[in-house]
Amino acid sequence: MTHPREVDAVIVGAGFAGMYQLHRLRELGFTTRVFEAGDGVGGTWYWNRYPGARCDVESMSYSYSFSPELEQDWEWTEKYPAQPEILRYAEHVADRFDLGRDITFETRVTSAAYDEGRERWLVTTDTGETVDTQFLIMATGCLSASKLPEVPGLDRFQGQTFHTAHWPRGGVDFTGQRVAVIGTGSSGVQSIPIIASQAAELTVFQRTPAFSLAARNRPLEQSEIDQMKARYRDWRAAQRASGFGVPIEPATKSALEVSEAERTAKYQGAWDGGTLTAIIGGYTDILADREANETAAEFVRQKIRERVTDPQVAETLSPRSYPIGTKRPCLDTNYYETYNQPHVHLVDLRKTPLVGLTETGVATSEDSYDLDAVVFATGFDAMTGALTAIDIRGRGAVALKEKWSEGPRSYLGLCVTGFPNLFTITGPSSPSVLSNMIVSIEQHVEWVSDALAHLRQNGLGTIEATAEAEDGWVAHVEEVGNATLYPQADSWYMGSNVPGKPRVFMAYIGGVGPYRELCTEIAENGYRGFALTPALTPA
Ligand code: FAD
Ligand code: N01
Repeated sequence: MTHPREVDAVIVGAGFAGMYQLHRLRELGFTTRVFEAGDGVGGTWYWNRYPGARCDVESMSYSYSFSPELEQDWEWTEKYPAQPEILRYAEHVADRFDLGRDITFETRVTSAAYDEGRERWLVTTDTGETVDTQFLIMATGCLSASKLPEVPGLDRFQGQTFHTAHWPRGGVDFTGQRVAVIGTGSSGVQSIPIIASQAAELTVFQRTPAFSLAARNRPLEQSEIDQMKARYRDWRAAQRASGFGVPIEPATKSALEVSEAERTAKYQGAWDGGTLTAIIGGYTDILADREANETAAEFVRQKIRERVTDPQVAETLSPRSYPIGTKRPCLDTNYYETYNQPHVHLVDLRKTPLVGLTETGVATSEDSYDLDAVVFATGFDAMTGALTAIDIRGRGAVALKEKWSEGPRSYLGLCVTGFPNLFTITGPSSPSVLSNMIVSIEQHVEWVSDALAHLRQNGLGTIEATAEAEDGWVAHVEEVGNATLYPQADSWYMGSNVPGKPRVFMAYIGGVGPYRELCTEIAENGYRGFALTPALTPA
């Protein structure tokens, strides 16, 4: 099939954001092309096929709400769905809405340049194609630019290496092998128990321990599926109005104003339910006050001590260097129990730093470990990495990368001054990664679609955030972030997992509900903070 070289909109990425954006723009009659580096849809769930990969938002909430028929037809099987099931869901959506015909797969967008005279973007791909478009919508993902550790010898190792975000499609069988996992964030926590069940020896190299809660995952009962389907509309409304995109009882008390017994009972309830937001959102000040935070942190550390038999190993696995919630907490299945097995070893890189890879394995400052395979669960250049990997140039040929050299700057995490008609779905400085991301994706996609329709209906050609609005938003995001404990952690939220990246809190913690209201109100008030210009009349 030949695709047009001139379109109304180009979308980069065919994960949940790009797929819905395509569907929405098609409904509005905009000619649209999507470019996707992978050979299928699904984004995160296409790439992260590592053993144990699973969502930690409940399946019936981590799903599109835009089509009530889709909601009713699709049957989730587990409370927390595994990667293959979520990928099947994405593929079902693509088939159902016939999305594939406008998606060019196995094609990476490498550059995009704004032509000020024509008020259009020229988008170039690694297959040599250039497409001319009025609107450019980046649906490139907050967690899609994977990263390896900055250590020497990565290409010297003679065994096999894997990154969790580029897992081979057919899976990997580690039976009988000596395997290392480097990294103990969410991907490490999920994959380590399963890799341990196959490997002859598993050595985990940990720099910073995670706070993890037992997921208590289970198959869904037909009755609970039916009940949710009966009340889906109300549930979706509650998701949209909530703080994290997951409805929970709003906290009304400080953790410090209740008795220890009351607090422990509350944390135990969250623990029994296997729900992350219930523990970090249980009191008003868990994410704002170090002493309040410590009560929840210590509760989880106590659980780690109960789950790990060797007290020294339990202590090494117990986070003490950052408040709970300020690095993404995890939900696990048998993570801590895995360390009770004799063939599983934990290396504390804080005590014996990683020196690098050798021909035969991994070297630390104290030891060398002979290995057959190394798994890098070392995460992503989050939030900005996928955007700055593309040479995006706005007015005056200024590069986005240059503009963001001191940290991302935008209005609402949606638009960037100097880059007219460019939109970033779940961009930095929006709630994005601090939420059930499908809720945030849908909100951004709908806002962008409405904006494009508004321009067209009113004979307008461009929309661009004013410098004043952008400055105000950057200051607001920083102020709200600084009122929390997030800046106290070295985390990917702060950019501190990437050497040289500016230390800036890259998400908006004002809450999904209030943020949505603000975006809607701005649009209803003539797109306050945006400059809208009349469409150029054809010469
Ligand atoms: P992505 O799914 O990342 O899709 C972006 C797509 O853009 C990718 O397919 C990529 O190939 C493509 N792309 C990027 N750059 C280019 C380019 N230059 N040219 C062409 N294509 C490009 N969120 C939750 O809310 N709950 C969870 O439990 C949860 N679990 C997660 C588990 C893992 C392992 C990871 C990595 C993330 C998880 N997330 C979770 C976050 C998850 O990324 C989002 O929920 C959601 O899937 C993001 O969708 P997206 O379309 O915005 O981005
Ligand atoms: O990546 P991470 P991830 N030497 O950055 C370590 C989502 N997600 O892929 O903390 C040694 O969290 C690093 O150590 P440190 C979720 O949003 C969700 O696990 O920087 N170690 C850390 O331990 C998540 O937050 C699920 O000190 C090095 C680990 O590698 C996000 O994706 C599942 C190192 C990286 O952890 C990213 O998760 C999976 C080095 N040089 C992902 N460099 C769910 O369950 C890095 N590390 C929902």
